[in-house]
Amino acid sequence: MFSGASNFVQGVDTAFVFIISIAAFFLIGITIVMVWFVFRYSRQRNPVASDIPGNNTLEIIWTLIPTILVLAMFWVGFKGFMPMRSFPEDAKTIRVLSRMWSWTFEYPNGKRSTELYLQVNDTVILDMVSEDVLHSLYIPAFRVKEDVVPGRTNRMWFVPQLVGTYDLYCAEYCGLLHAQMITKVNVLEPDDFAEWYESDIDPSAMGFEEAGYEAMQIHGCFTCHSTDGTQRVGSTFLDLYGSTVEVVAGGRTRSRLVDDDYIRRKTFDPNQEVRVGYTPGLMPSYRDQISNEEMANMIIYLKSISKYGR
Ligand code: HEC
Ligand SMILES: [Cu+2]
Repeated sequence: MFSGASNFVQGVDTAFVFIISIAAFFLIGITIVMVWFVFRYSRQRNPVASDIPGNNTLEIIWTLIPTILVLAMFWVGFKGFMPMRSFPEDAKTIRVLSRMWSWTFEYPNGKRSTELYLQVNDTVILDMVSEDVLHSLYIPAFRVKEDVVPGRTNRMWFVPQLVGTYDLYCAEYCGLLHAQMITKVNVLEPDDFAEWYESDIDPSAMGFEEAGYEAMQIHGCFTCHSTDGTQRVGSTFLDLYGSTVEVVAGGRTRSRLVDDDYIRRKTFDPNQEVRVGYTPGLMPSYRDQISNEEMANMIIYLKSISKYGR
């Protein structure tokens, strides 16, 4: 069976070849007919133009055939796309932090790298956050591309199937050095991967989760928010991320999903929306005090202590 550098190569390439073949067929076909008409119906050969009032059979044909073709293109594309959106249960999750203009990857054991290291045939999910602006993680050889949007976590998954080194780009213009936001994906044999994975773990280097906890401690969030379900003046952070809360905003009660964006808004502009049942004005604004990196780590930490997960 045909196999590519990832499990998605076949689906994407099938759609691509299918669509480009149809386009090429019509490009060549229409060009040939056009050139032929130029000669066949020129003024010398066909001095008197004929008037054709209408032809239902022709109209039906040239409506029906393109409709079928377009639906077929949709179907082939959809079949390649759907698997990308249904995430596997048993996959290794690698966290991706993007910023102007570099990438950091963090593995389940806490190891970090600036190039992405993968084990061949090992399914991975990338959990991607941005510290600043919109980026897009693109691995052409794997046929995967997904925007990394500030204020939310986007995910992608794939199975690298061929040992080798591939390019990984930022595919969303993100400022001056966007073109240098490029790194490598190294797909290794299991033994080589294990050797890399277990080596050089800096025991003092903090994982994103731990760094997030540390940042919250430094900024004093735990004075008012617990992490174990205990009520303080603020709500508990346990199982907060991903839950739905009631807030009062502009005098009206609304529901809000606690996502990356909500946490950012609460931290930087806390009194715009106040959780129902809590005293307004108590939570201080941390505008200009918390860096984007701290914020990203804090969100990762909040996710890690929520049963609603991502
Ligand atoms: C002085 C006490 C205090 C401190 C310090 C504090 N908060 Fe709050 N926070 C509150 C109160 C009270 C609320 C609930 C009322 C409201 O929504 O404004 C709240 C609400 C929140 C919410 C919304 C939670 C929900 O249940 O909807 C988030 C998120 C939050 N705080 C994050 C933080 C973070 C992050 C920090 C530290 C950087 C922090 N808070 C520090 C008092 C505090
Ligand atoms: Cu970028």
